[in-house]
This record gives sequence, C-alpha cells and structure tokens, in this order.
Amino acid sequence: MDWNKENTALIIVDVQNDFIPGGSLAVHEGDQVVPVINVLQQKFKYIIATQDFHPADHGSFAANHSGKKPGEFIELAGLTQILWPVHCVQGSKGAEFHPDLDQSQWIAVFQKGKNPEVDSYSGFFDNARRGDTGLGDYLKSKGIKQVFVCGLALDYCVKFTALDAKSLGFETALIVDATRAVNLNPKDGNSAIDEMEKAGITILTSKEV
Ligand code: VGL
Ligand code: ZN
Repeated sequence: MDWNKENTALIIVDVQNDFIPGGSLAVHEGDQVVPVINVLQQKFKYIIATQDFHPADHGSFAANHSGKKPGEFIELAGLTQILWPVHCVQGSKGAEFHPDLDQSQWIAVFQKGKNPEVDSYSGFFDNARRGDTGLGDYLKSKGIKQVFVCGLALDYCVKFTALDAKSLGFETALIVDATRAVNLNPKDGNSAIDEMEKAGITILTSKEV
C-alpha cells in the first residue's frame, strides 16, 4: 500500500487499562500491542486515539440489568446488544490509556460510548449510526485520505472503526500485529479479519507500513 505522510492518519483504538490483562474486560495479550504501536507511531504525522468512555449507568453493562450476566443479550437502541462487564467508566483507572502508550504525538482523542442508551464500538458512529463523534469530518478537515487502524479489540471496536472508515471513503488498512481480539468465540478474531478484507480493507503487518 502506497501512502503519503501528509494525507494519512494512524487511528489507535481503545488501548485502555480495562482491555489489558488485569482489567475488567481483558483482551488476551492486549498489552502486547503497546510496544508495537509505540514504534509504529514514529512513522506517522497525524495520530488520533479513540477512548471508550462510558457513564456508570451505561446500558451495555450487565450490572445495570437485574438478573443478567456478561455474555447474555438484551435489546438496546432497537439492536441486539451483548452485555459486558462494567468497563471504561468515565473517571476510572480502567478508562485511562495504558501507562506505557506514547501519547506525545496525538493530535486528538475521540471519546465514544457516552450515551447510556446505545453502545458505540466504532470511533465514528454509535452502533445505531445515529450519533456521530465528529471523527470523519475531523479527518477530512485535515486532508486525510488514508487511515491505518490498530488497537483493541480486533473483533469489536477495531473492526467497526475500520469498516466505518472504509464506508466513509477513506482508504483503510488494518495493522494486524498491532491488535488483539476478545474472542468470545475462538474464531471471532479471524472472522473479523475476513470481514474487513471483504469490505476492501488492506491487511498488513507493522513492518509493511
Ligand atoms: C470494546 C466491548 C465493549 C472495544 C468496547 O473497545 O473493543 N469492546 N466496549
Ligand atoms: Zn465499551
């Protein structure tokens, strides 16, 4: 994939303590993306992070539905919603970025999941595609034409962020060694990669960037 620093952004999705081993929604090997992403950042001029940032009463938390456990389903915003453990609550340690993640070059952070009535996996839109974080317009205002996506988790927020980027017309690539999957079902990570590839997203390793 041919690319130019002046019109390309790196999007770092949700590299937050709750998605790291020891966190409430830990992703296996989630910590291993941090050094890879730190090296990767040296190649980019425009770097944006997303942050899952839920109010304590968020509708995606099993704890907010009596008798429900994480992994069970409800209806939220007219959509089937899987229930999660409490995670990335605004103001908590779990919502903070991994302490070793280099933030020195970031030009913006886009928060998502703030509306308790709907979940928001993508950094662009909520799952019902009603709320818009402004990330798409922000990238366009900077003249960005291509995005590289990395972070956590591959089968949720990374996948939906990359698919939305592609659908908004950005040339989109997934950096496969700079992401890890939740894998509630063991094949979810691989299925996510297949789905992205079918949507026209380039899959590459950080060495190929
Ligand atoms: C995520 C589940 C719930 C993610 C966020 O960042 O992939 N997954 N909230
Ligand atoms: Zn969340």
